[in-house]
Amino acid sequence: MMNKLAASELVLNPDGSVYHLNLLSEEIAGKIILVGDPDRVPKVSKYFDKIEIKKNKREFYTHTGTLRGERITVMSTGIGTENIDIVMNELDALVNIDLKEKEFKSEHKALQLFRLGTCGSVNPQVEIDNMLVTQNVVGLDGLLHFYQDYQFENHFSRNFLEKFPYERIKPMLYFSDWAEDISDYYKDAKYHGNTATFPGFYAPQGRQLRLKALDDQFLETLNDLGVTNFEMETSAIYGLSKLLGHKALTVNCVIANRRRGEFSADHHASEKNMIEWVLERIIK
Ligand code: R1P
Ligand code: URA
Repeated sequence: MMNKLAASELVLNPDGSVYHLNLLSEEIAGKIILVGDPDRVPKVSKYFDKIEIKKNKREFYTHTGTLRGERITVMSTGIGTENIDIVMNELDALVNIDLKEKEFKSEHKALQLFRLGTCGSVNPQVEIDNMLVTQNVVGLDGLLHFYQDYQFENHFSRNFLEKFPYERIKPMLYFSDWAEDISDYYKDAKYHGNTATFPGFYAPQGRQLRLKALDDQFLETLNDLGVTNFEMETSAIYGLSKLLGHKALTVNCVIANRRRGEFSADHHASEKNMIEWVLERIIK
């Protein structure tokens, strides 16, 4: 007989929904689009045939409905890997824990997660207003250090870890095996690359307003190590998906080219383009 999860560990609202996402198990689909910005949720769900559920709490806005007859969910995660920790654990609880009994279900259900985000590029050749699919991700944020047992190795990670020069930052690397499995659908994205996930928008991304960043050459160094772009969520999405047994793919539109000092003149248009491009492929 399995021990039940304590009320302090699996925290539920009075209606039985998970604490932060404010959702019940039947309110999510198996295919879930994750976006950072809550305003991006209706920009995605407006393409659904119909929306059955609209729920929100804090920065987590969820719409569930159907697209070409198939059930689908879009949810905002807000900014950063701390939020992804909440989103991934609560989404997993919704499908793999019996919330009434507070026990693990005997059968595992794998979710399909698609992050549709925005990012900056560190490679001067990676041009703004195009889409980039993440193959490998370098987590410079530290979240996955708090979980046991996951570090993957491939050619990219070995080279990166061997040459990464900043001792006080401890990178963790992940990749999406799924990105390879479904690459046929996504192969016509302009770029497939290696994303770095940062724990902040300013110095962690090499931006210096009134404060100096760790190293003026930070972005150049990452570029030399094969990083193409950066944002603030994918390491946690790929790492926790791997640990929890879900499938994940990140598609970001590049809205800043930091090496050329360029920012998209109309990032809403690139975002729209990305949403339509992914929705065409997500359900055939
Ligand atoms: C920073 O402005 C935010 O934009 C990017 C970063 O990852 C971070 O969340 O993604 P979203 O546009 O999905 O929020
Ligand atoms: N998202 C980020 O995190 N940084 C950028 O420069 C652009 C989008």
